[in-house]
Amino acid sequence: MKKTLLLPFLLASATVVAQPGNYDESKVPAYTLPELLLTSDGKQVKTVKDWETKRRPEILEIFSEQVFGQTPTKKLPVRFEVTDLDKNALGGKATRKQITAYFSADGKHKMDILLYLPNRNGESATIKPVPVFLGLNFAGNQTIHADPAIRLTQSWVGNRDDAGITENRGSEKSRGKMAGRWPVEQILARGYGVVTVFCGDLQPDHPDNYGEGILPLFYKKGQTQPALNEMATIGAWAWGLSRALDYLKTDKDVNASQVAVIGHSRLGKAALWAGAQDERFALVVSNDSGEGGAAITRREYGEQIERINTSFPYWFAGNYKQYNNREKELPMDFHQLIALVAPRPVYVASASEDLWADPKGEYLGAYHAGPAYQLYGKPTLPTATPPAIETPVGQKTWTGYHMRNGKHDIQPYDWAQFMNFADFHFGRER
Ligand code: GTR
Repeated sequence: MKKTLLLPFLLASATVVAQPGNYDESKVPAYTLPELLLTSDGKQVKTVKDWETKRRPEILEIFSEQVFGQTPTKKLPVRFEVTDLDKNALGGKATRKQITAYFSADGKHKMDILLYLPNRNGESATIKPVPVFLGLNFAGNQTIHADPAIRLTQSWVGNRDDAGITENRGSEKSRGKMAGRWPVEQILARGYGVVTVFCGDLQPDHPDNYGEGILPLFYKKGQTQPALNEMATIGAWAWGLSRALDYLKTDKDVNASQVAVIGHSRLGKAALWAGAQDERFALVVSNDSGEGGAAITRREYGEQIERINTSFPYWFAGNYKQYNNREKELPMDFHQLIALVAPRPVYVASASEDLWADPKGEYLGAYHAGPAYQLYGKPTLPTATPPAIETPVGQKTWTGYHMRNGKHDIQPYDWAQFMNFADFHFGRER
């Protein structure tokens, strides 16, 4: 096991400090986006059928081969074990469940799923299936809430002060340290459940991790790392989100047709990729996902491909490194990742000071995904101009967006907008 790794975590926290990169709008090069609705053999996509049978699979294949790596088709025999059920959690506000999903018979490959479901009027959540938000967390389930019953992660965790993680272990002192990102009570009060898994249970967030996590479960004999077109770390995280959804499908207290997949930053990239591939996710939320997520990479603003592949060489498929400093040669851009979610609703959020993630590029990613939704007759963002700070747009369309005031983070304000959007799509408006 890797003991310490400073670089990615320094970089993660350095997003508040300007990192070297282009922050000058006038230096954004003129670019032409690869056409969303033009097939590789030059035919215009005019119908849902053309999209679903030809263009969507083509785009999915490009993202699989060139960006995130192919997700294995091999199905592992996953075993779910419920280890905790408390119908009176959080002072009676919630039903808490913890489930361990085992991916290998030796019990070494596993993830812990934490659920909080809303109790209402003194009734436990086991009354009526509820919609949920499912997202990975950065530093262990125990960091999302101070609830002392949350299982401490057993997995390697990157040291980070804001999560109270030292010696690469989840310990008592990390409990609730990242609760600011997970306003559990606020979410429950709106009738949604919260489901989370530590990303490091799936694949540790450090370089040279190819012998660890779930990736080796898919290697051929003698293989020690993913081939250039096979999934790497973000692919493994997205794979895990789908396995958590497999569990949710079996839980009668969850409305499995109303599962929103959500993620912040690197985990927002994973949420988009999971939502793009797995059409069982009913709604997708990207928060500050930036480069390799919602942002148009041809803008070459903030973080760029060469930078991300150098700081985090283990996140994307090996093939993605071919595009270092060669943005223009990409056969796709990230509006197409968002378009893969169509016709399911997608919400993109930015933060005004998070220039590293390119808020305007994130907005344009969502905007240029529009034509795929329009094939289905779904309304989308109306203009190519991002809205003012804290003025959400498209809340009643299929592509919602807001720019929160402030830094790279996910905060209660963001969650409130995501729930407004989900209320509209899940028929929950009062
Ligand atoms: C940064 C990285 C971003 C983003 C962020 C995070 O250092 O450059 O792409 O993923 O970390 O996950 O907070």
